[in-house]
Order: sequence, then structure tokens, then C-alpha cells
Amino acid sequence: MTASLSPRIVISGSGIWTPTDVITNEELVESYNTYAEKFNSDHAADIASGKIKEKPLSSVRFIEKSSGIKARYVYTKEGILDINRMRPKFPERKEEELSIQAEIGVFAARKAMAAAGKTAADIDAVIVAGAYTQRAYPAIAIEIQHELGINGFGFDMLVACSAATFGLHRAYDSLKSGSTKCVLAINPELNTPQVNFCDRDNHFIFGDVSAAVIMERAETCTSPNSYEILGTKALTQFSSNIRSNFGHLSYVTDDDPFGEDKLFHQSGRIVFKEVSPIAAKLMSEHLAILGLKPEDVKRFWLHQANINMNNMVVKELLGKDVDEKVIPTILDRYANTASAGSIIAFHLYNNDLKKGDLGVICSFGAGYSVGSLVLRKR
Ligand code: CO8
Repeated sequence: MTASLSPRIVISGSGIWTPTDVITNEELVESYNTYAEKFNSDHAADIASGKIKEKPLSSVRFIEKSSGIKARYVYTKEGILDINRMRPKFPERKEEELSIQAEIGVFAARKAMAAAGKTAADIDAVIVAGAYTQRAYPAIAIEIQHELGINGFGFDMLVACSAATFGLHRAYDSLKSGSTKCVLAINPELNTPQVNFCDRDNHFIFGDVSAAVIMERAETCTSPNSYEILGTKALTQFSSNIRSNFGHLSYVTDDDPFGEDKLFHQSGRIVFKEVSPIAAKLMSEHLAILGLKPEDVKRFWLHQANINMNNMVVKELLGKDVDEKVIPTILDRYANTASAGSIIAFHLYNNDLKKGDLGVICSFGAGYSVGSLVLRKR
């Protein structure tokens, strides 16, 4: 936690890139159920003998009621609904071409820079923070830095769904210490390549998107829409309840590098129960340290994993249900976009706030990890 000491640090712009391809729950469930029925028929004997488990069917009603998700944007629809593939088909790019993740990062970055009124010459650090990077090195952040013509440094960091807030914490700390003067933080989230579309418990959860934020010192800010950061707070607590074992050791462990445990998997119900109170407590403590009360906050831009979870977190914090204007939802059309969710909510739902209004960006997810930033509109 950092209190509001001089120099004052602000978020001066944000931007998002949204793919054009959309998959509705109806399309996804129809394809999954066709796949499951074929699987069950093809493996009828093994299922009858108990050797393998029958694939249960998915339902649109369950998805909407349990999560609030109605559709998701995806980098490409190709392959996901094909019952003989059940995963997206991304185009291959050569090493001399801009990588896909850098490209979508650049799309969002340019919008954030325009919103903040910044050019590449103003920026001296690039942080790419997300649930995955498409390769280990060179860093996607350095590729983006090169593509945009930014001097200084860049690095990638992974903190699953809390990567955006943790990335913004690093930006804030470096600006406070004076090691940077203007930071571009990007969350290019390509999640569908890690979704097990053959698993009904998880096939509906994620979408793809890219988000970016510009953070700088208050004295250099010329943006008409900016937020002072009053403080940052983070917490991690180890849990394997949300996990992906995909990694570089797969080459030498001789197990299947694309096995089910290498994809996203979770005990969703346990995560829901364990993470919601941790997130509510962190925000409550963060506000108290700053001498603020939850009722003072006009808007909570929360991580977008589950509408019921967000309602529960805010009810625990405020002791009552609140108008959806206070906790804007983007889940219905974007689904869970890992770390980008709270930033998209911020980007789409902050313009109407007035000078002096308080807001909180809060993320929570795998690790477990929880991160918050308390903001005041300038
Ligand atoms: N259709 C019909 N029934 C279903 C379906 C489906 N699609 N899916 C599950 N069911 C069944 C279950 O099998 C279960 O059946 P049974 O009772 O017979 O066992 C029943 O419905 C109830 O299941 P749940 O108890 O699991 O249902 P919930 O109401 O808990 O809803 C959710 C499931 C929506 C997953 C919910 O638990 C949830 O959202 N939990 C929060 C999880 C969360 O926030 N996770 C964070 C993950 S994101 C993150 O940290 C970043 C990771 C990196 C990104 C990864 C990119 C790929």
C-alpha cells in the first residue's frame, strides 16, 4: 500500500481493442453438445464399461444464470465451433512479422496514447501484463516498444487475472520513485488458445481482448479525463484451485504438452467462495488506510469473472445490494477476459464521473491474487 505522497500520479488515458468475431452462448453450446453427443456415441462401449466418463451436455440457461455471460469476442472464430477441432485456428506468423499479441497490444496502446495526448517520445516504459505471453522471449513489451518507437525499457509480467492491477502498481511505483516519467501498461489477453472447449465446465468462460492504460505524473498530464491514484494495494495467497501447467518443462517431462492439465482448469465453486471475501476485505482495508469508506466510492470497476461473484463482493463490502451503475458489467458481451476485464469496465464506464468522484479498480483471480487502485477523478 502506498499513500498519496508527492509526486502525484495519474491515469491519463485508456484504450481497448475488441475483436470483430463474436460467439454467442447458443452457438457455443450447440457446437459443444454436438461434439459431446458424438464423443459419447463413439465411446459408447468404454462409457458403458466405466473406462471413460460420459461427456455431460452444456446449457445456455446454466451459463447465463451461473456467470452472467451471454457472448464473447474471440480473436478468431475459426476452429472453435468445428467439432473435429474444438480450438481456434490462429494464422502462423514468421519471426520477422509482428507477433499477434504485440499487434493487438499496439491496437489498444495507440488508443490509450491518443486519449492521454501522448506520443511515443513522451513514454519511457512499456509493461505488458497478462495471463499469458505467446512466447518466453523476447518480451512482447519490448516488441511493442520497438513497433511504437518508444525509448526506455519494457518487460512482460504474468499474474493471471490480477496482471493488469499488478502491472499498474509497478507503473505507479516507478513513477513515484522517479525511475520513469510516463508508462504504457498493456493487457493483450489471448485467452481462447488456453480454453478446453471440450469441457462443459469451462468452455464458456473466456474471450479475447486487449486493453491499455497511460500513467504519468500529474504535472505532465494534459488529458481532459484523468484520475489521480490515491493508493495501490495487493495480496497473494497460494492456491491450485485455478491452474494451468503449460510451460517450458513439457519438452523434457515426456508427458503430453497439450494435455488437459496444460489448459486452464479450476474448481470454480471453491474459487467463488474463497476469493470473494478476500477481494472484499482487501478493498475495505485499502479504503480504510486512505481514510475512506466503501460508501464514498461512486464506482467499482471489478474483475469480470462472474456477475454473481461481483454482486457478492460489493454486498460484503457495503452490506447491501447496489445499483448496477455502481458496478458496471461487461461480462455479458466480453465474458471473462482475464486481467483486461476491470480495465475494460473502467474504460467504458468512467466518463460520466465528476471531479472529486472516487472509484476503485479491483482484480482477483488465479494465484490467488487480488489487486486494487483507489482513484479520484480530477
Ligand atoms: N452447462 C450445464 N451445467 C454445467 C455447465 C454447463 N456449461 N458447467 C457446469 N455445469 C454443472 C456442473 O458440472 C455442476 O453439476 P453437478 O452439480 O452435477 O456436479 C453444476 O452445473 C453446478 O456447477 P458449479 O457448482 O461449478 O456451478 P457454479 O454456479 O459455481 O458456476 C462458475 C460455475 C461459473 C465457473 C462459477 O463457479 C465461477 O464463476 N466461479 C468463479 C471462478 C473465477 O472467478 N475464476 C477466476 C478464473 S479467471 C483467472 O484467474 C485467470 C486465469 C487465466 C486466464 C485463463 C484463460 C484461459
